Amino acid sequence: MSQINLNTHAKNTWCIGCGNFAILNAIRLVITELINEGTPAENFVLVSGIGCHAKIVDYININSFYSLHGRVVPVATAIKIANPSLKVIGFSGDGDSYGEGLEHLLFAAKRNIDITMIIHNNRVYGLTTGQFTPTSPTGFKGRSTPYGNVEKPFNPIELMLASNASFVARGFSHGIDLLKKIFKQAILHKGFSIVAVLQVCVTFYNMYKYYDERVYVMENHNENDFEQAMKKAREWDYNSDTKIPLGIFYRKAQTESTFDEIVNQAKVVDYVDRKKKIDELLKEITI
Ligand SMILES: Cc1ncc(C[n+]2csc(CCOP(=O)(O)OP(=O)(O)O)c2C)c(N)n1
Ligand code: SF4
Ligand SMILES: [Mg+2]
Repeated sequence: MSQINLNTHAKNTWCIGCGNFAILNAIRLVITELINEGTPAENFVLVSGIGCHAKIVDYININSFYSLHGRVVPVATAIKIANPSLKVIGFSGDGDSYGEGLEHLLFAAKRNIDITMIIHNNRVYGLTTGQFTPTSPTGFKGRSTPYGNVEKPFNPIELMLASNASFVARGFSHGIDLLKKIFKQAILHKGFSIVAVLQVCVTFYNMYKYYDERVYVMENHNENDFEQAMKKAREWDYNSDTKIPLGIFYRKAQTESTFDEIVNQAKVVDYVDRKKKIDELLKEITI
């Protein structure tokens, strides 16, 4: 249908069977669809952190910003505030946004900044070869926990709901149909949206069989009901062997202004003639 080709020439270095491929294929199709429906390609900006997940921006022919570990959200926030007409999509890992960058994620949800965060949650540090993360289960044996992780994981879905995120969903990296549906809804949502993807790391934590036996897509679930969303979120605590619900947990009807709108309306960000400012500063420097 589409003549748009979002592939790049970058060599893909993910392991064969990595769940990142499903996220890549799904998001490429969704962006292509949105371009075909009228959003100009240059209106998308992708931001990534550091980790295996982050390489995704190398594989999509769309403007992107490869940021620092844990700093996807502040970069995405700045881009959105500077140009509110952009659709800003952040790609982050569980180490990246549930560990080092967690405070940024919480504040993005609290502020309701109109960006989309896609979390590649393989429940391990993939790039640095297998350390535990905030969502690794108790007993997880990895490079930094050879005798088993003694901590309990936290539940990022519950955490995001409690932090005022206005769109919260969970996907799984086996198959792309559900991911496509959720990604599109998340990007079209006005306000902060997060899609927490159970992305399998075949090399350091292969959970395909485990998830395949437990995941199910929520039906007859009222996405606009916060209490119901919280109840569904608590069905699985990322530690016990229960069933795992997938789909959109919560979607708040958008009647409130988003952070980027408020900041721009309040003219908190004054226009600065940067070139003039730099020239003035340079004049002051005496060598
Ligand atoms: C400020 C900083 N701290 C730590 C690192 C080292 N580091 C690079 S990737 C990574 C973990 C990545 O894990 P995750 O975010 O889960 O991504 P994955 O590789 O699993 O996709 C760490 C700790 C770094 N590059 N920069
Ligand atoms: S180490 Fe894991 S997350 Fe990284 S590319 Fe390989 S399978 Fe994927
Ligand atoms: Mg990870």
